[in-house]
Amino acid sequence: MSLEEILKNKLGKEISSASDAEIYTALLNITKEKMEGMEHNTGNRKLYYISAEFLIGKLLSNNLINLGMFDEVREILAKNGHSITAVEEVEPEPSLGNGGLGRLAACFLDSIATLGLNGDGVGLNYHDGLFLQKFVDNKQYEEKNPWITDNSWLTRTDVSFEVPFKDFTLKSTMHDIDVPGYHQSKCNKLHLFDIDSVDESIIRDGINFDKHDIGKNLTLFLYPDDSDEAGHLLRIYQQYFMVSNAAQLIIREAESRGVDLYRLHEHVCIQINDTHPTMVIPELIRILTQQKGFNMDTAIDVVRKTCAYTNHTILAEALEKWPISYLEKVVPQLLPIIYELDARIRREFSDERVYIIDNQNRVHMAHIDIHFGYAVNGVAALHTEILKNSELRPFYDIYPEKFNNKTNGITFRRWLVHCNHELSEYLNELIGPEYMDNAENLEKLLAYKDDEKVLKKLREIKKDAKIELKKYLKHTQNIDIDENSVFDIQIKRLHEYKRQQMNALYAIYKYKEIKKGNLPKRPITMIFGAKAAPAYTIAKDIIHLILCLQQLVENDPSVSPYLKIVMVENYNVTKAEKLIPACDISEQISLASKEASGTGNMKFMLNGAVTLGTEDGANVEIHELVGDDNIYIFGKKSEDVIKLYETGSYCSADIYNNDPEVEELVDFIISKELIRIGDPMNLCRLYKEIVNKDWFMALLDVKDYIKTKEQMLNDYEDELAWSKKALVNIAKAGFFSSDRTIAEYNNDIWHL
Ligand code: 26V
Repeated sequence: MSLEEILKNKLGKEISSASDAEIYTALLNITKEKMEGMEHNTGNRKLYYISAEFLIGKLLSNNLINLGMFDEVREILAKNGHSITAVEEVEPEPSLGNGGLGRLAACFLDSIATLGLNGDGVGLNYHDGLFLQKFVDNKQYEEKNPWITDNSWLTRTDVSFEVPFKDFTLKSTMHDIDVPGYHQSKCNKLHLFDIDSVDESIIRDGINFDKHDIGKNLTLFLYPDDSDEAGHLLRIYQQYFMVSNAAQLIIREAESRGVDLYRLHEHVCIQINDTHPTMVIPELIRILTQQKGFNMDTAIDVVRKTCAYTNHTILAEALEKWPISYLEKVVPQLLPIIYELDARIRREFSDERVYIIDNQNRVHMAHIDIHFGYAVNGVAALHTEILKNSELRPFYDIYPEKFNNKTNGITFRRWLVHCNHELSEYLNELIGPEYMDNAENLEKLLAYKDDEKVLKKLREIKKDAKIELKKYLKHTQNIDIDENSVFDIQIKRLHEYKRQQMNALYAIYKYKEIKKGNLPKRPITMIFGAKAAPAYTIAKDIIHLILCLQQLVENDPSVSPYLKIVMVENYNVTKAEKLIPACDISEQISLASKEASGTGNMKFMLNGAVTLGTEDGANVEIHELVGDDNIYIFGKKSEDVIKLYETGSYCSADIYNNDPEVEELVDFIISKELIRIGDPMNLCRLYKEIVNKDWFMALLDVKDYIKTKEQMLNDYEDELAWSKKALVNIAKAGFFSSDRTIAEYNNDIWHL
């Protein structure tokens, strides 16, 4: 039967008379059935990628692409008066992650399946993804963000385990999402564990709920706001629930494959994605010693040869340290194991910095991973060097052989073929489709770097993407943007280290310049997209500043023809897919040393944007690949920044007091113009924070940043030269395919 007939049968009516929602559901079911019929990848050693977050985004188009059905479906729909874009809109986005770490896990699943490797994801089935962001009175408000509907990608399985907590036991249910690789006949699974008793009705206004009733709230939300003790305890409940299920699943699957548990490591490999799944180590040791007759030495030895850990951040506040008293309340059964692990380390090493339990009775989760796993990796070259030389130095001295780098990557299926179909089609035409199987083939594009026809076509494709974005923003937020302006985009979680506040200071600079009559050669559209953690006050103040600036500029007819500021509401994967293809200037301006890698930087590059960035994270590698002419680098280097922290010698007030240009920009935050629009409390708080603290040193780099951005805007006017930069960026992006990253994980760590 043809696909068209299958679709018609599923719908039970003519395709032309079906609604987009009906078509979506029919396609979802057809795709699910197709994947259910596919075999699972096999292999002697199986990978379990355990992660608290899998920011998978919408799946329909991605699955259709990987299954080789996308083009046909698009044509069938078009023939019957429907657009695939409209059908895609029906799908709710599963926002099961906060940002980079969760999105990376999703890209990795795609690549693991694409490389035909035997590996599944294990995580939690949050009923509500990361909150929906709403702007009211120029401030962020949070609402719940449910994604599970009657017809979703989840398939409930019969797999169920008992998970014992201190005061009660919960019974789990495993739900699966199929993960098809690109043009593969086999697939993998994402296992998401849940409990049946989750109760959505306990959510009060916004995203508030009773944090104490674990039987009702365990998997209700991704990452609850953990500013209080109840929030921390819920995190521990979630984490243990995830790893207890993972451990039981792993052992059950191993036993059913006939694996001798004393050789578990030869058949299983566990990747611990940041420290959230760390408790899998003591939990496996507990199961092996208490239920499988292992002695402690052997259990530790086997687990150590099974587990590997990825570090995703050097921010001290993001490294998990659980108070023993909390673990005592939730999972007392793990404490004897954790004490034993700590005692062994204390017997072996005298350096307190490598102890598992510190002198404040807190358990350092990363330390468990490093001592009791066999590999530790950072996520970009610079990040791994910083781990080795400063953050984790004492551990590197003990275990140099465990440390390795795995520079992050992105799946080109979603971040090129799906989100920028026109560009990928054109690449196919120019250099053939081989780059889809081996991304390094994109370099063939370099042969066209002086070909005017190609350079012009790339500019046209960019313009088309800008027009698409223009329509989308009109339709979703009733905002008008000018496709002939230069699009400067910063989209990522809101965090002071990512320095959206520095970009806002640029907006102030430009506003003032325009007021003075120094008009830009071409209008500038500055686009932001960012969610702030609900309890992160300064991050919310920065959003407030940007929204106030947006309103100020919009309502000033002497400025608005030249400058537009847009804060996209509820930035998520779906919006990223619309924004990235349309970007000219990719803002990657974190304080050097603080952004472990970044992956948005790679997505922008692949779509022909030029990076404005610091020497941080993977920007360093982008710089090396494209060369000085095709990237704009500014700001202090990581060594200097690390020294400033070590010596405590950075003082933003000194810069503010001694540099009238900087002072003028910062003062504008509390100017009459802005106070009239915004909330004086928020604006004053942010002003004081920047003048007196500025922990992530925005004032250190702001002048160099402004200068470099001005240079960039100037260079943008040489259309061919700019297009050439875009071409080189696309051509050199092959290294950042997550297929390359996963091949490296497999060769160096997993050995599947
Ligand atoms: C966590 C937290 C938790 C509480 C307080 C503030 C805070 C700030 C940052 C984080 C980071 C969580 C880990 C994470 O998402 N890291 C990101 O991982 C990406 C994939 O490796 C990488 O590209 C990003 O640079 C890195 O920030």
